Amino acid sequence: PQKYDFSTVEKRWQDQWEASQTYRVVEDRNKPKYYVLEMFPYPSGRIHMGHVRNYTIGDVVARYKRLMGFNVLHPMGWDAFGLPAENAAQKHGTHPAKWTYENIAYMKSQLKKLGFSYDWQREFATCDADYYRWEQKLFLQMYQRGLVYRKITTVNWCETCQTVLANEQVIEGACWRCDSFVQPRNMNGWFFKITAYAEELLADVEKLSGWPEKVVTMQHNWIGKSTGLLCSFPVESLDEEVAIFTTRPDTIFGVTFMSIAPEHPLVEKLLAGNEREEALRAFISSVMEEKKRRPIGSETEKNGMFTGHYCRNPFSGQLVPIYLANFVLMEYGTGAVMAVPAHDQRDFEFARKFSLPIVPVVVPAGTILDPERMEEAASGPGILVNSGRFSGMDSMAAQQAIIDHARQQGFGQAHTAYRLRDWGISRQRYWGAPIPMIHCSNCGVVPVPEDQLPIRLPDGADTAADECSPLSRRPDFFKASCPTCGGAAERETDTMDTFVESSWYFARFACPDNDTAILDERTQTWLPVDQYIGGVEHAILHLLYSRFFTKVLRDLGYLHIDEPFTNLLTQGMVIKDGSKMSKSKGNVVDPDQLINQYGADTVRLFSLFAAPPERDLEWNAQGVEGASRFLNRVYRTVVAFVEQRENPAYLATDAADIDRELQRKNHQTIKKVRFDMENNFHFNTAISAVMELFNALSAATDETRSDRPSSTCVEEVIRTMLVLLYPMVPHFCSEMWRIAGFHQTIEEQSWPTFDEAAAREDQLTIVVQVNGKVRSRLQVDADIDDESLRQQALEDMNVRRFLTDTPIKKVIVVKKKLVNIVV
Ligand code: ANZ
Ligand code: ZN
Repeated sequence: PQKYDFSTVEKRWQDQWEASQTYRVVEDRNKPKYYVLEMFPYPSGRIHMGHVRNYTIGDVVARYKRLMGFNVLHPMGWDAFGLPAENAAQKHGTHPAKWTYENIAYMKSQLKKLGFSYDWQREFATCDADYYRWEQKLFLQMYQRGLVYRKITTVNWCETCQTVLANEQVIEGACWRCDSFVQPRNMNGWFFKITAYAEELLADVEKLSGWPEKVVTMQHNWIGKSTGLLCSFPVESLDEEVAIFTTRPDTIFGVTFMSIAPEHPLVEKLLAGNEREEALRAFISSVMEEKKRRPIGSETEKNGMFTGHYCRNPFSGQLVPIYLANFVLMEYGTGAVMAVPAHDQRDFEFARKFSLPIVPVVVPAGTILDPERMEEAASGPGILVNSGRFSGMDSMAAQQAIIDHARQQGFGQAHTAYRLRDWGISRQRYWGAPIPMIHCSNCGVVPVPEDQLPIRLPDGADTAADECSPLSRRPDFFKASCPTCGGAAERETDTMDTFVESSWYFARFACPDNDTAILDERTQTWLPVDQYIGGVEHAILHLLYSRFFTKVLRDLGYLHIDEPFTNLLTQGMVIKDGSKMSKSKGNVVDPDQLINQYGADTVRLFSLFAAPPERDLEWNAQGVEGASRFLNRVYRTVVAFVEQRENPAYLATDAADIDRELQRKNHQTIKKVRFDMENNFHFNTAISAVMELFNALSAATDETRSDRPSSTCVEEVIRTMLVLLYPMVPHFCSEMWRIAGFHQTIEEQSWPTFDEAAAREDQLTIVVQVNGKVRSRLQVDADIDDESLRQQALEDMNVRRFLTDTPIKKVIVVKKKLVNIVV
């Protein structure tokens, strides 16, 4: 048996696992629980290498934790609603459901071939009515709580395709399909009031200590809390006010103009009868046009236009001109900014461009700011000047004093602003969960009674999103009777954003078979997820929405936790020839073909060995070959051991020394692998450690050696190696365990523990010379590094006598042997 026959072996173990339901899990009071979850896939058709990597990492964690004695929940399902199904359906003349379920079946067979240890009994697809009916119920409960509302919003509209586009379908302002410019269009839509949880979502960021710091920062910034002053500036000549939000009330005496967003509701009033109306309108459309093309968050050349109107600073009484400005966002604060060019950089650039005055009002103690000479805004703290009764105050203290004054005078108050917006969940699409609402001409909007759930999608393949939602062209779907008055009414024809399904699926995995409730008491056993694993592209929205849903479900009495994911691992991309594997780049490696050629274990081993999980993994064919060769070498070693273990030559050897050496390596490896598993799952170095142990074993058992280790010792090393490698290459290790005739299955073993004493290296004697003459001997740990050895030699009393005050020229360290000091 020279070559390991992976295809027969892998199939046999997969069948065996399935037949004996090895990975099925139920609650167990006698064991600590561990819930490991990988972000579930969209059933796009085939597994790609990114999936392989993601799910292999998760599988290693699951298998490792089982051997560590945990009762492990490791489920898998399908994030199955979404646009690609509709597109594919149109293109191939099939139905989204058919396309989706066929893809699921195929991808599931691929996951099985990779040997992932899922509890398949818990599998579900989010497009199953058995799943989305609970989402609809949740929607209704949120509606009752005031967490769902409807309002007019602006959506992306493609005139050419006559369709509404999701933000992700707008590429640099253009439709992803026909490339024509997208226009804003006002439509009614449903919203989740995530802002009601803004404060808690922000405060609980503190609890995310098991998340990568950069992801925590992204959560923090996305919520974007600012505190400051909300203040009204009366508009001269109109009976109106402009409200502003500022985080720097201390600079309010330095306001020299007002900037407002072109979409600001006041703009129409400012334009009425305005002699500049035409120019202003042209400016507004050019800004709106530019805004759409510009990628979100990118910088733009500051631009603006004077409206001809003025407003009055309620603090100083001064009149300041009102400008339209392209950098003021309507979606933030009040859509208007009191401009303080001396202290705000954007205002500074704007003022220079339009020759507006710059008036410093906060100066560092003992200095003066000359506006003529300033090259940029002075944004730091200082002492207030030219600020009326507040002059002389420290700027920090002045902030509160100015807020207090505004409140007493009745033109302002303290205010907290969030960047976070409510979550618009309406999609004018077919392939999504129907929103369970009814529109009645008598009663208005009426929720569907719970006992009528689920509201199922109608069959039939008419899914094109023309003009309006596909469901609004389906009388068989939308015709309904009003639950309140019984009259003829119409169903809501929008479906929910697919991010809704992925915001609570992790909880449903605890009790997927419950057909009478959204969730049940089993969530108390399993949640929170101990380890969540997925791509960093979900670092903001998916995680934020899941955190939001967790809090909502808690407040509805379904969950007992505040945060869903205790630890988060964001794995890197799989790249080839320096860029992410993608169809468009033509650098895709197909997992199916690899599995056929090398077997699942080799593919798993390579994907774990080539990089630590959080880094990008560079694809390399030699790496796969290497992984395959390694497994074959281990295979031959195990076979040789089985053949020779009864060989008297083995048993007769006086093996004390070589045994001890191997045992030490064995314990060092257990220690190292344990460390790597517990510290961010650094599988690559863990595998290297096992490879080193294997090399030590091979060297020790080399047939040309006279002193070979005892067979008990060899057996111990083989057992260790197999258990340590088992989470990574489970079929292989299960098979080797069987071939070696070891007791039980490998799954029934516990993770090996190490013995500190056995792992410790022996002491060494190091000779210390001064100018080539032996002056001392040191007893040191064998694993001492050069620098510590050098230090110890220089500090040694016997050596120092010979150093006196002559300067040291050089210190030569010869590893594990001697130190020579040249003076
Ligand atoms: C005057 C001022 C003076 C400001 C100064 C800053 C520095 P954050 O920290 O992001 O909350 N601002 C307010 N609403 C805005 C909007 N809709 N679009 C663009 N900018 C807006 O920023 C708050 C600051 O951003 C506010 O404080 C306001 O400028 C500006 F020396 O007011 B400040
Ligand atoms: Zn009615």
